[in-house]
Amino acid sequence: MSGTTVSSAPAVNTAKWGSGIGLPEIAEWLRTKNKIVVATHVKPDGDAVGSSIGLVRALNLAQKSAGPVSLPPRARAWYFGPRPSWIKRVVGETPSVSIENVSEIEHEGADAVVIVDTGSWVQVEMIKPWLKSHGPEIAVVDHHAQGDADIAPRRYVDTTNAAAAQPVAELCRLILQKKTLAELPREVAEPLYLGMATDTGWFKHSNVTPKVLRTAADLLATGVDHAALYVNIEQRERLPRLKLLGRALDSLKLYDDNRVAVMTITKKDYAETGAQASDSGGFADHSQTLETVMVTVVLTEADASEFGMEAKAGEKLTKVSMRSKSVAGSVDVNAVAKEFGGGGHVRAAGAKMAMGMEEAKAKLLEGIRKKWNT
Ligand SMILES: [Mn+2]
Repeated sequence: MSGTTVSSAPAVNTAKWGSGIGLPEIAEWLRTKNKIVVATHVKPDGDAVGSSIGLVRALNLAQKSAGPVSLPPRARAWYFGPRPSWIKRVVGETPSVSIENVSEIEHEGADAVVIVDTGSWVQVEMIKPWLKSHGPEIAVVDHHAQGDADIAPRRYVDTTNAAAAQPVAELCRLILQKKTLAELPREVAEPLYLGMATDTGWFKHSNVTPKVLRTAADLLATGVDHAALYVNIEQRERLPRLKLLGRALDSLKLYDDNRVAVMTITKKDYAETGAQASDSGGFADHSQTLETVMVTVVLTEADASEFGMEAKAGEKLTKVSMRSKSVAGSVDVNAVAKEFGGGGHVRAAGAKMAMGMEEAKAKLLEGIRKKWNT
């Protein structure tokens, strides 16, 4: 962690992506704010939803305990783009807004915005103009290697964390003035645990560290029912998702001495299986089980509008999701994704390419070839 501590807000560090502030400063900055938006990336995943809901709950609990005056909750979460099927079960009664159209937020006010689990403009495209009008009052808490420094003057970025939920848990502890994470209320701990569990593939990916397990252990000590959470998130699939997986597996092709697996999912696949855009998550895990495969690529034929972008007529868009196996000689897929305007982590990264799937595939295979053993 690069914890450059600054004593007075606003701490403006727009030089480059990375931390410019400590979590205690962010907690202190939030203490006096009365209308807080917690936003996250388009197409929110478990870490995005878990981190944002945990933080909103902590902010509203801190407000409740601050005084006898009953005020409307000061924090709410914002989501946009396709949402996972389980989102309502995690959000519950916590204040949240699902934004379908930018016009819905035009007149929304906030005196502070916290963006969790991303710091990239392309990931928050839909609310970008709104964020631009709230420039100085934005903070980012993230764990990604890539981001845009000008998105927020207050940034806490620790790429050694497996999930954004880790620093967010610490932020919640500071907001609620608890000595340890194990003293967090269960309702705050549970979504944060979910964030860590999903970003680590339920604690099996290469990003698992002693630190994330210790944090998860502290959160479990609050009474989180991890077995029920697993069933609630991972074992309540609808048939169309499995049918879509079948189509994806049918499309699987191997390249480069069977080291690269590519699956393609077309709009037709979605239409004929009845699956939703959010149904393709985790497909790469299946092609990763092949012995010879080191890198998996999942290409999805997409619409710009799915990503909150203004769709131009006839514009092709391919969504790219890449995974790299944790073995010697494998490829840094973050480096590959970066070449195409995307990013993520060494073992998991993505991009959106403004071209058809075949063209995108050719370009990605070439990009991967350049990165072998480097
Ligand atoms: Mn994450």
